[in-house]
Amino acid sequence: MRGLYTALMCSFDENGNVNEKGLREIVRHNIDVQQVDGLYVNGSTGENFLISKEQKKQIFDIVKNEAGDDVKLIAQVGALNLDEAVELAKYATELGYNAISAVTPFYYKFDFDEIKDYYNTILDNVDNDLIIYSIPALTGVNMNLEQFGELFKNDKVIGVKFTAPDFFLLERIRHAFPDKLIYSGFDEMLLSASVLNVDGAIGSTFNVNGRRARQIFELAQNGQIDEARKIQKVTNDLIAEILDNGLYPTIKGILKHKGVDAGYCRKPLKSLDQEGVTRAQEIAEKHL
Ligand code: MN9
Repeated sequence: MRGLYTALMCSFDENGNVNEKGLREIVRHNIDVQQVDGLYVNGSTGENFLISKEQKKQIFDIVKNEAGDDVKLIAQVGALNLDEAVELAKYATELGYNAISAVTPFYYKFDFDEIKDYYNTILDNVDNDLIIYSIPALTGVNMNLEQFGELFKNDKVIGVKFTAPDFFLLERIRHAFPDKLIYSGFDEMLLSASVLNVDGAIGSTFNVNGRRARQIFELAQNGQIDEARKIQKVTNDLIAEILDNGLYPTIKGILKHKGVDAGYCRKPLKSLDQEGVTRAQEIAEKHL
């Protein structure tokens, strides 16, 4: 399960329905052009927290059907409705997803016992491995080294998608749990995480910049830090402009410019206006 995974975008039509043809094109683009090792499906980048349970299942179906066994697949199933999380975990497992992942439960200020119970409830009900999805900036959930260790006691918890700029904690987790998988979650910090010997990365910008992400990761593993730093620099020139124009809509705009029907974003996320579309095209021309 090591390697580079795209946090997969989903294509929606103007009314917020899944655009199956567009989603298949995004899957193919990631496998054939970006050449990533796997896809992380229904994460933040997939606008997971804006869609219905039925749409989540529909997306799991389409992605598995299009990808087949070409790449590894991770299904993000986390939800505040724990019954839904369990149902989605079972569903993706039956479809053949290689692992599931679940965001830490958010919004209510759950204590750690509640967080642990959430993960163990999902895992008691499904015969699959799980990757914790930790993204404190969006969830407000900050777990410490001991708490990660508590969750890792369950053998089915095989790792963490670590989306935080806390390299002290990342180093401590790496050192304390050499057998767990750590995936770097911030693409603009991939080099720094790679130097600390993460096992892979999961990123939204890999939808358009996956090949450079691989260069950064592999150069760092080979100890070629100067070369890796140069690729991270051009990557971050790209990411800075994407963030400035709006993260998910701009990645969609770039995909469209490349002939991939990435569709609209789900409301209340905005899609690009005409000026934003032009800017996304300029970003693609300049950096990709
Ligand atoms: O999954 C992504 N996180 C979110 C990882 O979208 C919340 C990252 O790839 C970021 O989008 C990216 C830009 O900040 O690093």
